[in-house]
Amino acid sequence: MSQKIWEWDELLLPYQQAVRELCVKLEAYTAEFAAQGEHSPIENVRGRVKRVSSILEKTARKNVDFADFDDLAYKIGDIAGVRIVCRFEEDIKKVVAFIRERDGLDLHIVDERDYISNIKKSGYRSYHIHVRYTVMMRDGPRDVICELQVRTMAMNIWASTEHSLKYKYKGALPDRLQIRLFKSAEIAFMLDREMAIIRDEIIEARNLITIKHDLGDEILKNIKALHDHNPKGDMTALNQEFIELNEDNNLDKLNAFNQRLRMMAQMYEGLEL
Ligand code: 0O2
Repeated sequence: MSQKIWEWDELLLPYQQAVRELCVKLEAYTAEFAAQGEHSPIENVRGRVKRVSSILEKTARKNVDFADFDDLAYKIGDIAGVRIVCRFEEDIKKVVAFIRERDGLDLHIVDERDYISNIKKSGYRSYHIHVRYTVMMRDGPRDVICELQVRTMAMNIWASTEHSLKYKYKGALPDRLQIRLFKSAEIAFMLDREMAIIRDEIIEARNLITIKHDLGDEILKNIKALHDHNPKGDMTALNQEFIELNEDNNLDKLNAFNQRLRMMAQMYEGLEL
């Protein structure tokens, strides 16, 4: 049993590396959807390595007997942890499928725990996958266990709130809070169901916002190009038109305005040749 806690900082390095790499890979997966203008099943990804005090606390809570630090990490399971938050419940299935596709490639699935079909007594919902992940350290490859928690935004709000309260009351929540938490777990569950019903509308609305922002950036670029071509020209009218169209929120009109700017910029370019 290695209780040389002063060595733990160094022993945690491969776990930190694994968390960083897994986050990068999951973010890259998200970016691919964004690049294709599609809804990404991942809303955000956050990784963390368990703090030493939490490792000690969990070791004591679970009465873990361990041979060395890696054995302890294996038994605790979540020293390296990555939380994947999704907008909709059905996205969780897609993320889980994606992780399963990687099984045997850059990670190995050790076990899966479905706390969504089997909600915990506390009201906790989440999908957990423990993976074995190899990182390359100075002295060679190292296998580390990492817990991937996949959940919706509603599940996440509930879990982080309950976690803080449980911490404050050292696990023994007063009845009044217990009741409130059960109620809020039910509300979080209902929120996920309601969001699922209007899923397509939400995705469409979010796409429209992205399109509008991209269009705004392009308009700005074109106005700037016009200004560069003719620095002494009066841009007040174009500026004003942009502000008004942007407020009006009409994508067709913004598009037409952008086309006009582009044509004007092309005309200037033609004159300069
Ligand atoms: P922290 O501080 O978040 O890291 P088991 O193997 O079943 O005996 P274990 O290893 O705790 O028990 O596994 P489990 O139950 O799958 O829990 C792993 C992690 O899931 C927990 O880590 C929590 O992060 C989260 N979790 C599980 N149950 C609950 C719950 O009822 N409420 C909340 N808020 N989170 C939960 P830690 O180390 O317990 O906590």
